[in-house]
Amino acid sequence: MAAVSPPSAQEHASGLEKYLEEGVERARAIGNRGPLELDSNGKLQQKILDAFLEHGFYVFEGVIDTGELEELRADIERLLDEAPTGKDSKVDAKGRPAFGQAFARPTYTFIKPLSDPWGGTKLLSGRHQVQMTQPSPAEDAPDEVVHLIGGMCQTMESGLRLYGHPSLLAVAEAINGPDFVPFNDATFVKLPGLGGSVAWHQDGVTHWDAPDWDPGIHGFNFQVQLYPSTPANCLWVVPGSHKQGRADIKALVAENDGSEYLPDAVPLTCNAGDVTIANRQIVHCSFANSSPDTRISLTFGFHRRTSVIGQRGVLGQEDDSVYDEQRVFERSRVIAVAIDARQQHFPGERRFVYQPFAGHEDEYRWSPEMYERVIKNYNLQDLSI
Ligand SMILES: O=C(O)CCC(=O)C(=O)O
Repeated sequence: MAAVSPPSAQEHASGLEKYLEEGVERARAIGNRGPLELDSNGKLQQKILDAFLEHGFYVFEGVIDTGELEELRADIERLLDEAPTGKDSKVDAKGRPAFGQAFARPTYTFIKPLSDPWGGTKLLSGRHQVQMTQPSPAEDAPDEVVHLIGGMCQTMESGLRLYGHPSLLAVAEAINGPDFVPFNDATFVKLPGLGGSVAWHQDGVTHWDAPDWDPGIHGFNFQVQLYPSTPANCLWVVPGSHKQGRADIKALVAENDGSEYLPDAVPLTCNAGDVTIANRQIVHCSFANSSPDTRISLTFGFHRRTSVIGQRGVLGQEDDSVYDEQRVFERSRVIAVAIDARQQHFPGERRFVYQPFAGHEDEYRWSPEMYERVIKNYNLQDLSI
């Protein structure tokens, strides 16, 4: 049989149109979006928590105000401007030494434009089971584009402050309990006509066969949207799939006539400043960005303490160490410092009390010295399960 040549970006975009429209209709029928409402005690409204537990996602509208959005965008623009020209380069597009070389873990992940770097491979525990359509980029597209930027708490002060956002931390507390712990962070960069896809997958890998498995055992991720995210470039989820155990994604695609456009999925469309939450067990993906719109999503997650203690690292975090109390404490200090960095920048704002560090606030004041001691290379201690 003759090999089928990939669609052009334009063909990919027009081939998606009907599916996108249908997805928007399905999303509208579910709802699960609105303001991030806390009660008079600063706790997340129970009806929102229930809706998240039921469907595995929620879209919080209008969480990040314009001033903070501008700070975040400016920092991301700087990081893109100073990025190396490719995976093996040490200079940026202007020939300057590229940003990121001071850190132990690479700041940038590159891919070929419009490609799917993980689908159908054994990478990241083989959890992206089926490769997505990889449209051909325009002839003048660069060879490599930034796909991910890691370490937002060390690369951008606005990112550290975001990590200490009181309402977002109240959500983490409501979902994972007052002793919740960090996971990791990554900023997904989907430039128009260039951004790659993230094949259908579930995030968690550690606890699928655990006797005490439950739908919340692998935690959840936030995505903070710096620009509007559209059906064509946003995250898609299969509602309720977080409750059904490990999904056979190959079978789901095969039963859908081999098409990656899964029939029950919905797009998490957003305005700039909206924040989504997604259970890490929900089946989710994003398609190659053949659209004219940029999506930048600052993505960071939190876990239940009990899900992490005693486990070993996975998902690029493999080493011999076990996540013991000391490791979890050291990584959790980033939350304490982030809360203080935020308070110093937004002194009028309510400060979140992170229970594991309550009473120790003075030991984690934000300063250049604290950056060197706690923040720099904090992501070597991410807690991936
Ligand atoms: O934002 C995306 O495109 C993919 C996000 C994702 O797969 C994840 O956070 O696990």
